[in-house]
Parts: sequence; C-alpha cells; structure tokens
Amino acid sequence: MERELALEIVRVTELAALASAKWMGRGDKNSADGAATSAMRAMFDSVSIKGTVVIGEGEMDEAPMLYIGEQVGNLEGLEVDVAVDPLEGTELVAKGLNNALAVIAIAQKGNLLHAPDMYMQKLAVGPQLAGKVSIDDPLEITIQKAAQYLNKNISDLTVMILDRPRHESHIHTLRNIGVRIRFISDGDVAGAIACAFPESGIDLYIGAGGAPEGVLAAAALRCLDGELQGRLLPATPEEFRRCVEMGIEDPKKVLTMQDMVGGDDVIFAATGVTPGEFLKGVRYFPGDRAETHSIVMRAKTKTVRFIKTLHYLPNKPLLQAIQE
Ligand code: VTB
Repeated sequence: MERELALEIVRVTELAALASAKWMGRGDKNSADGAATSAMRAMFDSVSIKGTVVIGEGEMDEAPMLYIGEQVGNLEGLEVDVAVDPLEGTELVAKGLNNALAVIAIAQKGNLLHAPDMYMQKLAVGPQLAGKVSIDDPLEITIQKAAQYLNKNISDLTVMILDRPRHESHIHTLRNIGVRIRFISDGDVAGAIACAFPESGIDLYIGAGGAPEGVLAAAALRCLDGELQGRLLPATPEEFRRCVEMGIEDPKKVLTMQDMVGGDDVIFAATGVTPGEFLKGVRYFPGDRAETHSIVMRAKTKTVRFIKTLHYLPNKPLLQAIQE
C-alpha cells in the first residue's frame, strides 16, 4: 500500500472525531455516532482507494452508510478492505468519559477478517508478551507468565477489562491472584491497544467485547508488535451460522493475528474523541479552532506517527454540512 494513504486516512478519522466531539456529554449517543459516521463517509470520497467496507456500521439493510459491502474512496486507487468504527465508544461520548476513538484500518483486499457482530473473547498484550501467552491457558497461568516475562511482581501487574457481569469469574480469579484491575465501561479498542504503550500502565487486556473491535485492535497491535488473540463467542445457532457464512469455518478456533489481519501490510489510524490512554481528546480553542490528536501507523514499516492538528473550523465544509 502506498504510504501517502496513511496521511489520507488520518484526515478521515480527524473529521469523524471533530463531528462527534460536539456531542460530548450531551447524553445522546445516537447523534454522536451519526455525526461521526456521516463525517467519515463524506471524507472517504477524497481518499485514493477502491475500498470495500468489511467491518462497518452494520449490514446493508441495517445501516444507511458505511455498511458492510459498501464501496468507499474515490474508487480509482488500490483495491482494499476497509474496517471502520467511526465512533468506538458512543456511550463514552454521550457521558463525556475517557477513551472514545474514531478508528479506521485498511489492508489489501481479502486481508481483514470479516468479523461478525458478536462477542469475541480477547487477550491483548504489548511487544514484551507477544508470542509468550496463550488465550487457551487458564488465566492464572497467563498472569504468572506475564509477571515472569515483564519481570514484575504479580501484585504490580495491571489488567484492563470491561466492567460487565459476564466477566465475574475472570474478576474473581484476578482478585484471588492479587493483580491490579482497571475497569472500563466501554471502549475496548483503546483498552487493547493501550497494552502496547508502557506509559499507559496496562499490562494485559482480557475479556469479551465486540468481535469487529477485536479486528481493529489487532490491526493496531500488528503495527506496534503487540498481539491480540481472539475467539468468537457465537451465542446462538444463528450466530454460529453467521460465522460460517462469513468464511470462518470453525467459529470456535483461536483467531491469531494472521487470521484477523493477513498480508504484509495494514494501515491503522485513530483520532481521540475524548481523552484516553495514548491520545488526547478533541479540544476547542478561541478563534474557531479545534485540536485533534491522532495516531497513524503501518505494519510494513512500523512507523508510528502521532499527529497533533490544529483545525480552523470555518474551513471545513463537510463538517458544517453535517452540523446544519
Ligand atoms: C466493547 C467496546 C465497545 O461494546 O466491544 C463493548 O469496545 C462490548 O459490548 O465500545 P457490550 O457493551 O454489549 O458489553 C462497546 O462498549 C460498544 O460498542
């Protein structure tokens, strides 16, 4: 993939973040999501790709735009798979809580897993633990290995997990072992990626969250030398069938990084909507200015760029069109 694409993509996540940030704390997650989605869709038109959405806002008949199968980009460039979450953490924005992101991953056609909209059991780690732990191990063993390879006391390890009743047994185990826990209410893409940034203080991310979010986090972790292992959790025969229809022959198998993000390259971009572990949120300044913080990276070159952008809002016609 051409490296220029990385900078084109980050402009798309920036606009989605700017659009949804207007809704922070206003208790309306649907409007926040709608604004991000419209902005992302509109901005994609200027990107030089022939993209097909493989992870998006829903099925063709469920979502008005950025639905699975939709063509995006100027349709002249390279044929790519596009995974989007215009607003990862709609509830976070509605409540003004941390870790909401606008996210895109792009890979050459056929290389991103078409993850069905269901839960995925996840284990995410940073570079020091990549290849050293297994989602098949009991949690106690994983924690012991993490302590050993990170050269930390078990009581100094920090595990991040979504605060959900379905994680009761994990939480019970973690408390018995005596590790520290950081609960999040939403936003497991940011949570999983945080493991690759030592300054976040997160050593492991575990638990069941959205499968599409798992693929997005895996794309980021490929660029950062981290790892995410996943296992789909089809809850009904219907969900099981859906996995098979989407080309996942054995829905219960462990999904490796290569299963989720194949090929030799992937581009990942995210812009912070609310403040987070590794990105600041959108902030507004006098004179119609707004600042965004983004990360954009490529698996092939492993370049990780943090981009701080000062936008002049009156010069953003696409944004204004959405807000009217
Ligand atoms: C996570 C999280 C998302 O959904 O995937 C979570 O990353 C899991 O679903 O931000 P439940 O809310 O059903 O537990 C979100 O919180 C929302 O998509």
